[in-house]
Amino acid sequence: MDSTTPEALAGMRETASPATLPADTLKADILWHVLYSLGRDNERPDRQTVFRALALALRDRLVEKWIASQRAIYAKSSKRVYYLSLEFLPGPFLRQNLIALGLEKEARDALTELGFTLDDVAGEEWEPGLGNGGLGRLASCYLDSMAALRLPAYGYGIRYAFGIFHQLIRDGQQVERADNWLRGGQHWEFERTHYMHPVRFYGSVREWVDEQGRLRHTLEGGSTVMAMACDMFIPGYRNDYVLNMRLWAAKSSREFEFSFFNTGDYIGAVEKKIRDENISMVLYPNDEAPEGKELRLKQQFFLVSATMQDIVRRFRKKGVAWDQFPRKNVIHLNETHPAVAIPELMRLLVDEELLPWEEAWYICVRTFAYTNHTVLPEALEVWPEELFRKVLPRHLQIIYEINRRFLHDVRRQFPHDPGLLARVSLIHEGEQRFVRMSHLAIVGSFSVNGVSAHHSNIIKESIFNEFYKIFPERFNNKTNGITPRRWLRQCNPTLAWLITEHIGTEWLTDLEQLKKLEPYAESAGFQKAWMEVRLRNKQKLAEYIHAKNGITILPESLYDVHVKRFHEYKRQLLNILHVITLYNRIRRDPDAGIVPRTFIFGGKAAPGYYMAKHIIQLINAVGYTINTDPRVGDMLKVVFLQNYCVTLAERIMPATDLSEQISTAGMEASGTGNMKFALNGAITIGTHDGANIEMLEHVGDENLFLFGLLSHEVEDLRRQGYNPRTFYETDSELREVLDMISGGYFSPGDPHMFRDIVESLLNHGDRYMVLADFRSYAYRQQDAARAYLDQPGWARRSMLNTARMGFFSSDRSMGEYARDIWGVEGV
Ligand code: F55
Repeated sequence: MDSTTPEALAGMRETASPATLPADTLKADILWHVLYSLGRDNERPDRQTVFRALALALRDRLVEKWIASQRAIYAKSSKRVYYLSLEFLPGPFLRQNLIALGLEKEARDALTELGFTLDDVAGEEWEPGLGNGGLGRLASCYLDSMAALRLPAYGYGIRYAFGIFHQLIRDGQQVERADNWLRGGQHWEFERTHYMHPVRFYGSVREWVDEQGRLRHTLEGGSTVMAMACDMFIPGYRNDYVLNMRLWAAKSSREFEFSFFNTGDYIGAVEKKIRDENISMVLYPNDEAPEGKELRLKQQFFLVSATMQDIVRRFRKKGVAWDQFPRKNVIHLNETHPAVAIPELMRLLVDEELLPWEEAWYICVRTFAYTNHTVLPEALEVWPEELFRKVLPRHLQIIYEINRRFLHDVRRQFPHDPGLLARVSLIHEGEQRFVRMSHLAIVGSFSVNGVSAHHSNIIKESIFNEFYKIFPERFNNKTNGITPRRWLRQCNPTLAWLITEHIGTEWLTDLEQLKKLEPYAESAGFQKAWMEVRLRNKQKLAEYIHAKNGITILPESLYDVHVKRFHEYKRQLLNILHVITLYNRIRRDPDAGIVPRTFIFGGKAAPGYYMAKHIIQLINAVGYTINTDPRVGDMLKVVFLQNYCVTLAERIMPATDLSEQISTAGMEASGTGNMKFALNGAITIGTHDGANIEMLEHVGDENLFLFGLLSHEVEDLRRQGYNPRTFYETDSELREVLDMISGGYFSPGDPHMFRDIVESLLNHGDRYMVLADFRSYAYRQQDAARAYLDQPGWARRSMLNTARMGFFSSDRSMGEYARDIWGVEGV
């Protein structure tokens, strides 16, 4: 019988439910979905159609396991974890889901029969870019680990119609293009078109007294938008457990459909609908510098209000009293972005459930936990009071009441420090008043954590020191981690296989098992196999670079990679100054370069961040000059890969020799790229910052190149009066580099083009201490080059980096959160 006929397909589907399907029916399922879900001829489906059908076939399996997981959580009456984040960066789902479901081989076989390879089909997926960078990616690694640990958890976020912009490099400059990721149709999610919550903004608060003489608050007027749930599934690694990432999409409330009958203003009514649906239209592309726009505040409340309704609905099903709420629920705030959840829960409890304030507050502070991800002053979120009052009038009142009671307590605890009140107040008073979201988050949570040991200390000792004195028991550290399923097993299958051959598969769920590789570090045979895998990965990246950028690079050259968001504190500028230094050495003496190098850059700059964009342009200009200079040849290449994203990171991590983690000490809260590189066997060159410091403790200082000022030295130097010019005057190599940039060497058509970059260093204080760290960086780079010449030594270092990354698994991080903060266990 022809297996593509509808009858044959339907018959196959009837024989078994998807979860128990024998593997060889994956092909039948694909063809079934091609015909019935996608409405296409399934005789010769194209690649994109096959991808979508395969995704749908996997979604069938995921949804069954999800239902079963939900039932288990309900049956056990488990305490639930709600992870609220304005950003998730899940990356492509296909391979992850196949790995988690144990269907990789079956999928390959099915696709082969259909005339495709898994690589081709996976290449059709467009990743959901619903985050900016580290914070969003961390949230997704955490969901993966929560699923692996079978935690009763839910991710909650926004389903932006446009994710982080697509970056193009045109004439050396960043150009932004809209990321219309939904255009391809949604194959992983379920849109719950009948499942909506109303979310209310604006309006005014009416105070009144009810029959029992209680003071009541009711919001009147304002406007309502509906939040529609869109569910995406996150499977645990081969454990039949599936979590839900619920993303809200804004839909106009249905009233408009009737209102135009009354007013006759049809077009006006439609315009209102469009305005409403704008709320979830676009992700704000700023990281570490929030944009204080009304729409952004509405997005935050939109997520919070819809999510709180979901949480309360689920809690109510159990029919237990409100005072049990914190025993049954914990709400985790990923940064302050969803912190308006605190006054929202207070509003629900006080205004709607009519609980006394004290009881409501007692519940609140036992429910919320907050993670801080940055100490940059410009990244701390504040909202103009007038804007807050306009959008969320009742919430502002509640914040004022929280603040009044809090300051009252502080005054009693610290009667002799009158200035303290203004410093810890939830309201910044000045010409303009601002709501300080980090103060709200700290006061309203039972746990405040940083994301690396170093960062958590900085929080306690400096930015939140006064809160630490008030609430010492709230502060704790949870060092970030990354999921080994995506960041080794999936992105580097050949290395994963080599590892598994030697130590088995347990490392996939217990990354500390990688320690078992250590004895092989001295084995010449293993070293050889290790380096062969790495070289093949490097060849593949060379092919990609050739195809995308038209640049030929030597796979044997040292791949020195700097990929992450562009920000001055991450110091891509320091890197390019060093590149130019090497270039000058080669120009002076063509044999000077001790080892051929390929510098690879990638990353997006916030569209409004002039200096970050300008540095991208400088890197491209330097790259052009060096790559076309015949004196340089293969000794040095500079590549800028456009549109750095999860998909691209997966290509880059396995092919990197040297990982650049060179932030100004004290400024990178943790970093997670650093962990991804090292897990794949790259060696780090980095500063004493964020999680680099813990990585050093784990891998040992012969296997990681640290350099530069320590955070307290950065501070001391600033206090003493840092003068960057002295470095310019005393370091002739550095001076030559800066003179070339400001003299137009890399911009002959416009010699002034990059002058302002040099100005920022020499005349505007070099806020990020680029010049102060330049020389020690250049020395350390020399150490790295020398180490690379000793290939067996490099192989050993590389293996030991991988072998000692066990601690940096997000399973370890999530285990700590579950035990120490949330008080939950696996289902
Ligand atoms: C995004 C939007 C706003 Cl408004 C503010 C900050 C961000 C953001 O993306 N921050 C961010 O990515 N922070 C990073 O978090 C990582 C995960 O904890 C850290 O590893 C990294 O050091 C930190 O910069």
